[in-house]
Amino acid sequence: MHERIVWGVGTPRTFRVHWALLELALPYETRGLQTRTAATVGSEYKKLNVAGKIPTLVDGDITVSESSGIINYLAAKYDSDERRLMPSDIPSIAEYHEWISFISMELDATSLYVLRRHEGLPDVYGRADVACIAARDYFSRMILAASEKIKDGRVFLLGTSFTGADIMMVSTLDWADRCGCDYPSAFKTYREQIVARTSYSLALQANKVT
Ligand SMILES: N[C@@H](CCC(=O)N[C@@H](CS)C(=O)NCC(=O)O)C(=O)O
Repeated sequence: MHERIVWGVGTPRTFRVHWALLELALPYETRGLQTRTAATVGSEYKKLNVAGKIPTLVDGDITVSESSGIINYLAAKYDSDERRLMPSDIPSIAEYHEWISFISMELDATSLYVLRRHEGLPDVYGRADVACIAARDYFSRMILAASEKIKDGRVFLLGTSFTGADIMMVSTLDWADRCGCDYPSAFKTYREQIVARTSYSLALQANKVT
């Protein structure tokens, strides 16, 4: 079997990759790289990830970064009838990509990562109090809008099947909890059902900083 290595632990983005691999039951090794350390900014790691960011997946001769990109890559390469991260019919694929982009852009990059950078890391990224107030407000509006789509009580974002979109959403809700960003009860119920998965608990362990 070829070498499969996840670079990165300890963040919501690295957690997504561990979880995706565990859902697909793919064996892998972990390099316990942490964010903004000498190792990530060092020239060796930058050969894998030019931005010096985590996570990165090395899968044989393929190297891929960006947590949602890694999930989509894994789905494209390893989905099977038994275990899958992406649906196979076109209407569901459209819905899947809509969720992945929405979570990556509206909830992660535009909302929680603004808080992370400008509240959590002011020495690195600068203070930006107005941007943080706006980011909290934006998160609330976006997650409220999204809750309309799941208020029919569905277990998974796509209805009856678990997908990578659930990995993206639950990891983002966990992150929101840590930032003190509340979300509608429909998403609390949704999250509780998903975190009961064995792979979620295993991914928490796998993503631990040791
Ligand atoms: N959009 C990327 C974000 C990756 C990212 O920003 N990772 C953080 C840790 S969660 C990082 O390595 N930050 C280093 C830095 O800000 O320089 C993803 O989803 O993987």
